[in-house]
Amino acid sequence: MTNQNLYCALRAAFPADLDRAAIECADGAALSYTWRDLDRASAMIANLLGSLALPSDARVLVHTDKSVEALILYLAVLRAGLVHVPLNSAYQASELTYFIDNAEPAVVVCASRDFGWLSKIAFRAGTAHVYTLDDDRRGSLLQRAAHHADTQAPVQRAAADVASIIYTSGTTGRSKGAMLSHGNLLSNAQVLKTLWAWRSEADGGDVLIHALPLFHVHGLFVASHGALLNGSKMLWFANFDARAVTARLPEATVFMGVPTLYGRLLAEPSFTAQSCRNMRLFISGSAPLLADTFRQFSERSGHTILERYGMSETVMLTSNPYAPVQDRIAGTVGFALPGVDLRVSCDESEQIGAVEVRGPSVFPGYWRMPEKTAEEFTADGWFKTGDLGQLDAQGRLTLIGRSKDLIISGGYNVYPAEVEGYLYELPGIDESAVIGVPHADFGEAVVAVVVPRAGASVDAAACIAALKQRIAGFKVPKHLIVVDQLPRNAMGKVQKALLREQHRALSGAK
Ligand code: MLC
Repeated sequence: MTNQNLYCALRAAFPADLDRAAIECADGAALSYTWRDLDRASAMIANLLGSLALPSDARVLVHTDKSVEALILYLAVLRAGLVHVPLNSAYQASELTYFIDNAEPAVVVCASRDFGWLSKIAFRAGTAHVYTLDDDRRGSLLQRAAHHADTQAPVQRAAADVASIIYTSGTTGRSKGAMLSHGNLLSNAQVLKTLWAWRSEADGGDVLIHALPLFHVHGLFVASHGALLNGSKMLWFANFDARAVTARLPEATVFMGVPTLYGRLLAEPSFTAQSCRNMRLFISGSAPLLADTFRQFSERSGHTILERYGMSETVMLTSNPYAPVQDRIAGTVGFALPGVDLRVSCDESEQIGAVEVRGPSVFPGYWRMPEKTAEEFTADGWFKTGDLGQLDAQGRLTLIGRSKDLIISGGYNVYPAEVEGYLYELPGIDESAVIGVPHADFGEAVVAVVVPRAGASVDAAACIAALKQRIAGFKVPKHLIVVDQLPRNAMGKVQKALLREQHRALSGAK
């Protein structure tokens, strides 16, 4: 049987000349990695992981800063046939405790600065191996891997075997781990390679600017797989800095970003049509792109952003057309990708309904949560995305809203229920409602409206400071408003729409 380990397909796409540059670091140290470097280094780490003699579904949980070595670690986990579990590097101890208890990883890889507290949590939960990996190529992972051979045959895997678990925030508070298989990831990457017309070397090749985090579908799968599966070079940014990215744009042909990155490029004076002269494609996703940003970007750069739609559970689902460019329409997310079945479930009289999907990239379920998995699929096997949408006569999808209470801030999903849970733990707070209000930079900003306990007084700044100690910064409310009571409807349900309307004036506030 052929080996359906995703690494085999990625490796087969490496260029014949393995000494060509695969990744060039574009911020920080001037470092370049060849395709041979990627292959050898991932073999060494895979051999280290193999030497641990772990069960085939062992999880390798990764909580590190972005680095090329973190990408190599991902490739190594694939090669070793284990399950990669990347986590947002902004997560703090209480969040990590949950993920480690839930994922029960055999291996944890973290930044050296977090080793003290994180290894305690991991060892207490039964993790046998904790390595460190820093963004300057230091740490015990690479030290240990250096003793291993630099060739390795990828472990035999079937398409249905789990390659990665991506945690998505849960509507009722706790995150769920979306399991993605080797087949889910490869089929999606192959479809996008054709649809977005990645250019072969003979056609001049492509160069991707990689400026997204490595712990989400967008940066790890859509961007990295896109370049790797096409043997294309990446210009690598550990963080997004509009000026630094603009300075390297003339060397690039493809850019992927969340809308916040497009807003920041527009705010950067050096960003001009001239800096985009060699660009072929700007792709946006993970959050709604404002029609205004789409228009301004086109006027300024001469490029029409291609908006696409996906999520952790499904990887990519729809895309605006690559060609003709005029068919990329602001405010729509385009057509279902080849192989994806998409339906909007609504009565004939209505046009807006729940977006449901089926297809080769749709995940098999949530890690150890069969009931949640069952809830999220219809009886006839379609995944309920949680988004509300409308299909036009040609099959073009426009997203109208969400059936789940969710805030998307700078491309990160924030579930109000989770933040409300942390607010209840603070002294003096009787109840709270967390909402999203429009925000100039992040699209939406998290805002909390809280009611103090009888006789207690609540200091907004102190609450925000306390939350910053407990949860990732992007979830912390930018504003906390103290009120006597929350507006409720006749059923006693908090009227979040009304709160959003009342607090719109906070728009644009940092
Ligand atoms: C950072 N901060 C945020 C934030 N990011 N606040 C709200 N929302 C965000 N997204 C806060 C920090 O907590 C900190 O607060 C301050 O901003 C500075 O932090 P930073 O790390 O220096 O920020 P910056 O580098 O500017 O980061 C902004 C960003 C980043 C937009 C570059 O958020 C980002 O990379 N977003 C992309 C997310 C992504 O890749 N999503 C893909 C999901 S996949 P303080 O108070 O401490 O100063 C998916 C599927 C799909 O959705 O279809 O793609």
